[in-house]
Amino acid sequence: MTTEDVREDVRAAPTPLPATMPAGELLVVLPALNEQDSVARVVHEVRRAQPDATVLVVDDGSTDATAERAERAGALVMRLPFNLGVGGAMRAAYRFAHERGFSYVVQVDADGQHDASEIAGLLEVCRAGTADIVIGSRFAGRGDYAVRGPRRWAMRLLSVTLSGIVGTAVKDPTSGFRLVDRRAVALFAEHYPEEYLGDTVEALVIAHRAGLSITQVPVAMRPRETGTASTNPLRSAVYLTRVVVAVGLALIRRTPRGY
Ligand SMILES: Nc1nc2c(ncn2[C@@H]2O[C@H](COP(=O)(O)OP(=O)(O)OP(=O)(O)O)[C@@H](O)[C@H]2O)c(=O)[nH]1
Ligand SMILES: [Mg+2]
Repeated sequence: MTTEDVREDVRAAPTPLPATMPAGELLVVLPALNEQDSVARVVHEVRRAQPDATVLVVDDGSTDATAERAERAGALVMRLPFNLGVGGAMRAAYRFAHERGFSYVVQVDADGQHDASEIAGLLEVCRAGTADIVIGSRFAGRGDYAVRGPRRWAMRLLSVTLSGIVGTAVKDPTSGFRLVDRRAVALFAEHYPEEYLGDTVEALVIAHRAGLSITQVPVAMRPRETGTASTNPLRSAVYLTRVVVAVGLALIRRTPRGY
């Protein structure tokens, strides 16, 4: 099955989402894979922090009660027919946001590592027109989140490479805590990398080349409390190094225009 087939499948899949939901200003997206122990808490936390926002959980083929618990907590739930990975899930969410006319989309982890009260800070920066994409950075001065060993060096390499390409400091290019405006939503609805880590890193290269601006704000990050991490430190170091190559390849890709 090709990626195009998968996309067709996702489009054809019956959507449980209401067809005539009013467009809001902010869509909070939680990509989730087997997060039944944390997802409801995170949905509640987001709703408390951003009462006017719409919360969308993209359940990516979980085999546990993630979808049911998210729904019960008051989120809209998009159930993907099978696992597409965070990139595929976010692309589906951006497409949803674009079609429904949302002005801003913020991605938040469903495992509770991101602090929902920090969404306001990201939103403020974006609303002020400072940038089209605001990254919540774990290494820009706040919090004590630390990464060690090979993963740390791979992350440094990636940060330096990426900052050079996009012309602004991006200390935490793999952060999944990021808020984007309407221009980026339109771009990402069409052009969003699906491979592991490509979603976070390569997306920034695509955005930069399409003329969008990027900035970072410092955030604190909590350790994961429940569920299981999607990767281990060595594997993630290998992936991070691979991403540096992927970023190089993104530079020779055709630039999306008109966003
Ligand atoms: N839609 C979707 N979400 C996923 C997938 N894998 C992980 N996620 C979610 O993406 C978010 C981040 O994944 P994590 O495994 O926490 O990655 P991480 O935060 O870099 O790693 P830890 O620090 O170990 O938690 C969580 O909300 C996961 O549930 C997937 O295949 N599809
Ligand atoms: Mg996590």
